[in-house]
Amino acid sequence: MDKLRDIFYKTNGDLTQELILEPSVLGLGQLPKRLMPQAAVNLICGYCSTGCSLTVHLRNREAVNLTPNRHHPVNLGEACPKGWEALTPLTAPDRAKTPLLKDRFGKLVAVDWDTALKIFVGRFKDIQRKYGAERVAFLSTGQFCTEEMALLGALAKFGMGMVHGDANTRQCMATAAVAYKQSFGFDAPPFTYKDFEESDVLVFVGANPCIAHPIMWQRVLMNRHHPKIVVIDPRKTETAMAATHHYTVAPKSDLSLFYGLARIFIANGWINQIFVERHTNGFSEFTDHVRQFPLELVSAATGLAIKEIEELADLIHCGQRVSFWWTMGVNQSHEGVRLAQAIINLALLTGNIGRPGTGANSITGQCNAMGSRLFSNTTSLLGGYDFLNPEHRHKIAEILKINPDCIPAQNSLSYDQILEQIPVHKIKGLWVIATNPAHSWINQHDFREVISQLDFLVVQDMYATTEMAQLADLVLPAAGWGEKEGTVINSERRLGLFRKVAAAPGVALADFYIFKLIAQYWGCAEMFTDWSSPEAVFQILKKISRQTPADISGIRDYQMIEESGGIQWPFPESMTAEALNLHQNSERRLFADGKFYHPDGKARFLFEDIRSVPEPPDKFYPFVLLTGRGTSVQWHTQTRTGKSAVLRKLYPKEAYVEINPQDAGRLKIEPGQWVHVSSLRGMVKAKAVVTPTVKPGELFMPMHYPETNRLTFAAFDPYSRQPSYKYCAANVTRLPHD
Ligand SMILES: Nc1nc2c(c(=O)[nH]1)N[C@H]1C(S)=C(S)[C@@H](COP(=O)(O)OP(=O)(O)OC[C@H]3O[C@@H](n4cnc5c(=O)[nH]c(N)nc54)[C@H](O)[C@@H]3O)O[C@H]1N2
Ligand SMILES: Nc1nc2c(c(=O)[nH]1)N[C@H]1C(S)=C(S)[C@@H](COP(=O)(O)OP(=O)(O)OC[C@H]3O[C@@H](n4cnc5c(=O)[nH]c(N)nc54)[C@H](O)[C@@H]3O)O[C@H]1N2
Ligand code: SF4
Ligand SMILES: [Mo]
Repeated sequence: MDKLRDIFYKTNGDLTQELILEPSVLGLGQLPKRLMPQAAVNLICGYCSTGCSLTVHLRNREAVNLTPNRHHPVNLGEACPKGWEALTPLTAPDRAKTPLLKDRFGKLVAVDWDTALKIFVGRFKDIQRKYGAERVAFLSTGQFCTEEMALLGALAKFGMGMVHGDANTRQCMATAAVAYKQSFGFDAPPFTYKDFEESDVLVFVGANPCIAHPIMWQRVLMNRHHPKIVVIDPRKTETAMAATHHYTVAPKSDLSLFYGLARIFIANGWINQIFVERHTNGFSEFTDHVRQFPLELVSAATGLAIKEIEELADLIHCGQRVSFWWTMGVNQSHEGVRLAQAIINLALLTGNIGRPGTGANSITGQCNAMGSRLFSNTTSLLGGYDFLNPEHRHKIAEILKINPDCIPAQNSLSYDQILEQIPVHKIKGLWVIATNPAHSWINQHDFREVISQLDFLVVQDMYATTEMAQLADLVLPAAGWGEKEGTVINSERRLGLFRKVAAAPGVALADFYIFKLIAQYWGCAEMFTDWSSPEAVFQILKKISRQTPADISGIRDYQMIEESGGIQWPFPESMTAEALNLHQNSERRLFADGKFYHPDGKARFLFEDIRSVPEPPDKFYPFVLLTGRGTSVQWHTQTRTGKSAVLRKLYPKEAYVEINPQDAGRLKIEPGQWVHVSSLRGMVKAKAVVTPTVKPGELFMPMHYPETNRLTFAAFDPYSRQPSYKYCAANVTRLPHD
């Protein structure tokens, strides 16, 4: 520890003096005092949105081991392999240990923080002076603490004058957020995990929880009602194999299916009339709309037999407690918002909402996607407020004690629009934090070309080796999960804690303190005097949330979150009495009273005509390429999971493509053989996995290999601007001499 501090003083001598921050909070040196006597510390896992609690065991203040927390209401002692291996990526040799600056030969070389920050500020201010403040933008994440997201969003937009900033949640949750906002009046996933156990029919649409949310799947397995488990997915996924019913819809045909199902329900009078009348708007218009979806048409669009569609309708109708769950097969679509709303509509018209075991439930992806949706200051003003509303801006300004004119009176461009502005020189500086879009963004061919046209690119990451860091002019070294404190919010709206159980390597700092340093160097530190620590920021966020649907003002402090096993929002002050009984109260769903967040208290039926797919297969590219998660042990672009020798043994090393045996036979492709997969964007090499889990005419490639997004087609949902990663025209051929 002392050695670390020495390095810190050596490289940042005068900086520490200036900073009034203690080295311990900077992520260096010892663990926070109140942790010291403890031999075990509970913290929420930093991978997926399930929010499992992991117990890290300390010896001599070093994290030596980790076990799933048996007493936590989310995971009840379980964890998936990523969770078990969560400490390993922290000690990887390629951690970014110092700031790195690109030299004139294009090589990243170590510099001290003082130099890095002066360059950061100098270059970005220079761009802003010459071309306007809005010419610098940021792209961030759903994978760090809410307090960090809030500080970044406030610093960038209120302190540094940026207007445009978005997050990787655009790639992930934007569709669900927009769908909920329009349908319910607020972005509010209504469920609690207990609903997995209490349903008698569970319908998973475009979701593969066996791979992507294994511990949520454990909760499904705890269901004692012998539930019908329905999977709607073009592929026979691990989840589909475990289900009681699988409907292999044609990719991107779900909207026809759900409108067709609604038509059957309405035609048969299978609706909850009282619920519809009291709690919804737009039902009669919706009834008119779905008349256009007779069985024959739906069958032709989806590739499902009429009998199958009728059977599915019947299954849902016969359920007493039906829950609908969707993930990326819905969100990542050119008409994702309307599809999510078509699922919501079915839940509304059957009255399957607000009761145990029901709901139109979007499962989130990253550990803190929900925090990002509320507090990142990107798509909405802090706390779900509206940048365009002067009253909202004044309210936030008053709470933060800042001049309301510091708050942009316009919305940010979305992720794709920010990127579009680069080649036309409207965005010239970019700051990328905790995301790796040089691998994960759709259509990589285009992406690299675009990024090369920036004047200045800063990447803030745990590793200096990510695809994105390699493109950077400046890399800022960040502490990761386990090396810092703050709150995260899981899929069921439960706030949990990240805790510091290890020191960050070298002079890497928690993102929170990188932002504080930037504020100081930028000259706007005064604006953030009250934002002195993550917990101080939490108190500010509580104030912002007061009297909003996501009110958390009743949560006293971090200790209360820790002692209660996490607290779901809303948790207003009026709830604190019940808080004593948190455990009994620890599973709460929304809309039990049938009241939604629109001014009239009603939910809306929203719908639209079907849009054709943006890039249908043709003679040259006759296959549909699907993409998604490959295994439960791989996380996204693999910067973390790729560091564990244990996990590496459990997934294929090389990019692979799944192809149906019929197609493989026709094309003389053998299992394990190298093939070329191509699209209009380019061609990549991958190993053929010949499997009936994909239908003839369809291919599947996992997103964990950089090859996949060299092929994907940049189409977007018009309302959420979420990329449609899961559909493009492609071809597959044997390698010429293989
Ligand atoms: N192991 C692991 N777990 C993860 C992640 C990870 O990288 N690795 N990432 C996390 C994140 S951020 C997210 S967002 C979630 C994603 O979790 P999921 O959405 O469950 O995972 P995906 O594999 O992306 O997509 C789900 C399914 O959508 C199907 N699909 C594709 N097109 C369509 C369609 O048109 N209609 C229908 N009905 N289905 C379709 C695919 O075949 C796929 O099986 O996982 C989280 N959990
Ligand atoms: N083809 C295809 N592409 C997809 C998808 C798909 O289904 N198909 N899914 C999309 C989805 S849903 C998502 S969510 C995105 C994910 O895409 P990304 O966000 O690009 O993926 P990650 O690999 O999780 O990148 C996170 C980065 O943050 C760094 N990091 C981790 N923790 C911290 C921290 O605390 N601080 C800092 N500063 N850095 C940190 C990691 O090292 C890593 O480089 O991918 C999208 N891309
Ligand atoms: S299921 Fe998700 S939260 Fe739980 S241990 Fe695995 S990655 Fe972590
Ligand atoms: Mo995601």
